Amino acid sequence: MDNTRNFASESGSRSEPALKSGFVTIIGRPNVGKSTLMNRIIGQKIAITSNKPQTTRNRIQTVYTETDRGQIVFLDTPGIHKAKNKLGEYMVNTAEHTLQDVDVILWLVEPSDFVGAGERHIAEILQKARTPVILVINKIDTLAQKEDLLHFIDTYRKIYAFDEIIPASALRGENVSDVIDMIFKYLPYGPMFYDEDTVTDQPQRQIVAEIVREKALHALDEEVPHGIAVTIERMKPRRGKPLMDIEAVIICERESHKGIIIGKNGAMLKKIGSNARFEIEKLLEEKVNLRLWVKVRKNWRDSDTMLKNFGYKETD
Ligand SMILES: Nc1nc2c(ncn2[C@@H]2O[C@H](COP(=O)(O)OP(=O)(O)OP(=O)(O)O)[C@@H](O)[C@H]2O)c(=O)[nH]1
Ligand SMILES: [Mg+2]
Repeated sequence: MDNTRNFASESGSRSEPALKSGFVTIIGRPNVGKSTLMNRIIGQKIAITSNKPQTTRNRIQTVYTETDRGQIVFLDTPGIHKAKNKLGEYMVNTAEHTLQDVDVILWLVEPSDFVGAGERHIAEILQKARTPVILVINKIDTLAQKEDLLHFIDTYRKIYAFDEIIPASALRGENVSDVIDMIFKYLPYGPMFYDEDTVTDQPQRQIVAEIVREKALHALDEEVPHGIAVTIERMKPRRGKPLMDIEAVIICERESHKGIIIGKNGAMLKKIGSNARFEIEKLLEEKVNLRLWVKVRKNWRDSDTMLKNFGYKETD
């Protein structure tokens, strides 16, 4: 051990401003904009988003670092809803599990005075937590009358004693810096958990699979999107060429869904594939040859084995 160097770095750190760092979970009903907000703060699209509820299925960790203020580790979670199958139960458990051992809870809601069973359930779980809770009333860009906000704030105040309430628009970036400021206000002092370059815990393969699932979610309607999973069977650089070969399988629950996903003369699958390829190429910064297959796995959302195979398994 080099004592001289040790001493030098210790005295050096004393003169620097104290850093804060900690974990923040983003929770709320499906579709309120949790993933959109996280992506906006990170400045990169890590979590997929869509206008269909229950888009996020796993806990997605991302890291936001400011050299002078510190580090926020975000946990984006599946929307809390009434589960109708084992996949749903897994999703809700995953979300609720993150409430333990975090430093700050960000609860996202839509700008409305409707407080449903979902909100009451979340408020009930939060009563047990002693963690600071920040309510973000998202999507304020959709408000016709800004004055309504005061009324919504009042409604939410009645169901929980929030530490802070911030109206924001994740999509437009409105008040998002206030959200970051408030998180730092409640974070404990401490060294960073990850180095400055860390962005996410999601493996590249997983992000690629999610991009394919997102494009399927965007292209499909009705009940089909909810029964879809995507697996990457192969992802390999082509020898001697700047090209990545990717083979992915879209899993669905019924033969009739398979027909819809493939579409007339394969048109739907082609659309999903080319939209996904475009985005994967941006992510990997290289050309991609993407081949998609569609398979039927009946009731996979209620099969423990298949859930595990498709990546929905408890992590902790
Ligand atoms: N107008 C408007 N739309 C938004 C805003 N934030 C998110 N959205 C839209 O709301 C929809 C849902 O966004 P997501 O980020 O996928 O929502 P989520 O809460 O992560 O949803 P789940 O993963 O299903 O729980 C998408 O169509 C977003 O573009 C916002 O501030 N304003
Ligand atoms: Mg989401």
